[in-house]
Amino acid sequence: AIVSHKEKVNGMDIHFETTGDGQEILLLLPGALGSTRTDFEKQLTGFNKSDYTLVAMDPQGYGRSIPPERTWPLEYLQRDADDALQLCKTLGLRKISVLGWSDGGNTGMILAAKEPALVSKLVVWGANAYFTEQDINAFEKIRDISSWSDRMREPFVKVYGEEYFQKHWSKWVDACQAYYNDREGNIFMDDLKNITAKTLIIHGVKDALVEQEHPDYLHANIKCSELFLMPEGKHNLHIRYSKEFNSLVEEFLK
Ligand code: TYC
Repeated sequence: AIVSHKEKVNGMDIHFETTGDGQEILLLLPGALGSTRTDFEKQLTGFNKSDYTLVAMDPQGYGRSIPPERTWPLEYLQRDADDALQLCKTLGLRKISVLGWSDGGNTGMILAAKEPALVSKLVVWGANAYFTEQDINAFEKIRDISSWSDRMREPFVKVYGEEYFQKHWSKWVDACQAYYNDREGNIFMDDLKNITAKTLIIHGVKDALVEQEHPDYLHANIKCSELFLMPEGKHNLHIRYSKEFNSLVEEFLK
C-alpha cells in the first residue's frame, strides 16, 4: 500500500507518501510543479518493498502541499532542499539515499552537498547545476501550456486546475531566468565539490530540455559519480522506461 502523510515542515503542512518496509530509505524529489503520483507512480509501485522504504515528497506549493500557494524566491531550489532536510529531521531519518528528477535532482544535489552525513547515495536525472542561454530559450518555448500536447499537460491540470498550473509554470520559467540573469546561470556549481555521496547520473540522450553538457559537467565535478546514458531516453525516461530505470537504480543502490 502507498500511505499518504502530512508533517509540519518549516511551518507548512508538507504532504508525502510512503511505501515499503525495507531498511534503506529512499527520498524521491519531483520536478518542477511535480508531485508524488504524477512523477513517481512507477517507482512507488515498482521498487522492491522489502529492500526499500520509499518516501516521495510534494515540495511546498506543489501537489498536495498546498496551501501555501507556491512562491518563487531567487534561491527557490535551495529553499526546497532545506524543506527536504527539515522533513528528514522531523521523521528522524539519519541515513538516506536520494532520487531526484530535474528540479528535484538539483534539490537533491544541494541537499547532498549541505548534509553529506545524511545522504549516502544519490541518483539524479534531467538535472543541471547551471543554466545556459540555450536552456532558458528551451524553457521559454514551453512557457505557454496551451502549446503543450494534451498528454503532457493533462496530468498537471488534473493536480492543479488550469489556472494555478499556467500561473506557476510561467513563474517557474521566470525563476529559472532569475538564476540566469542575477547569478550568471550559476544555480549551485560551487556545491558539487562537497558531495560525498556515491552518485549515479542518468541522462536521456533525446532529452529536449537538458543538453548533454549538463550530465557531463555533473560527472566531472562530483567526486564519486558515474554517468549512465539511455540512448532512447527523453526528459521523462523514468516514466517511459520505468522497468529499465528501476532495475538500473536498484542495482546501483545495492
Ligand atoms: N521536470 C522539469 C524540471 O523540473 C520540468 C518539466 C516537467 C519539463 C514536465 C517538461 O513535460 C515537462 N525542471
